Amino acid sequence: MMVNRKILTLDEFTIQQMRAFPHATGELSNLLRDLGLAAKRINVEVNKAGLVDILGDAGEINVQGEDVKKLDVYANNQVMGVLKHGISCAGIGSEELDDFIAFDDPVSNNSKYVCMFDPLDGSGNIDVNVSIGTIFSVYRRVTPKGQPVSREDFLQAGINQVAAGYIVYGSSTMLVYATRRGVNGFTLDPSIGEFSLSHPNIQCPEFGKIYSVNHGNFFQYEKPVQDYIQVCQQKTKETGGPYTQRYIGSMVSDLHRNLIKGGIFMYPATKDKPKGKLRLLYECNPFAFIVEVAGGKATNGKVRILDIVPTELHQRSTLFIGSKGMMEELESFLQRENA
Ligand code: P6P
Repeated sequence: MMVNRKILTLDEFTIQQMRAFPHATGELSNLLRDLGLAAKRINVEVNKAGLVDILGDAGEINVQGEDVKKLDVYANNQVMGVLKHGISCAGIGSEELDDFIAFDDPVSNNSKYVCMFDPLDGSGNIDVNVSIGTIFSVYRRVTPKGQPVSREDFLQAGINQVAAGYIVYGSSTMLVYATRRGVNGFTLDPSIGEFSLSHPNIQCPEFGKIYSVNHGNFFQYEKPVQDYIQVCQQKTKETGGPYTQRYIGSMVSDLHRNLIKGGIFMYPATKDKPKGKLRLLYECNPFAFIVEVAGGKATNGKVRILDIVPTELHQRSTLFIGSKGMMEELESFLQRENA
């Protein structure tokens, strides 16, 4: 009987990757599978969020008799739970937690990875049914194994990432992750309850026709950014356009679209957020890693995102990220300013 080997599940893919590296311990594969499990559980709740909200408003108790939790707190608990009870993660940092957590048990203290994540980015979009996502970033700890992790294990430059990825809860639910060997996308197949390889070896097109920015802040942006945006608005067929502006206010969705189709996403400095809005460690770094492995570029307007050495867990950064050719055109405007 022929076994269908055409479509690999996430588990099969990570095991195949591990087999390609005889010295691999399997810890990273286990960690990615743990994150996939958390994503499946979050997906169930996200898909019925509207219903739960209505029931939750009625009396704070949902149909299962559970206390209605905020969905992003729920998502945080799911990701933290699978990593804490797994065998591959020594500690975590999360958008939902003030400080990092060292799991500090004998198994976890001997794990070689730490993970940072935004458990449910864009959760403000849930009540209007806009796609949202989970973002994660994996590093090898820098302190010796056998002891609890410390802050320096988390404050590493993004270039040290071992893996990074996201889950987008959209028209379908997809998990996309990158290692230095490539970027691969897996679509959740409800018929078997598994993420199945649907987008092997994702490459970000060198040029695209989509620019993503919040036009509501236009007059707060520095002049080179304004100048570049106006160039985008004036592109013609002859100059690589015409461009279209797409911005749905959910980073995972905007960046997933631009990764697949080509495009540029910008979150520049504004008056009330002079250092940018997006978080370096668990929003900018993971996407910068993914986009660079896929052939794109990511900077804060001055330096490569992955080269920034963080000083705080929740520090913010400006972000310009996307297709290599579009980023280089933007950089030609920014360099004039810097010059
Ligand atoms: P603004 C969502 O709140 C988020 O963190 C990202 O997902 C999104 O790209 C950005 O903020 C949108 O911010 O200020 O344009 O609404």
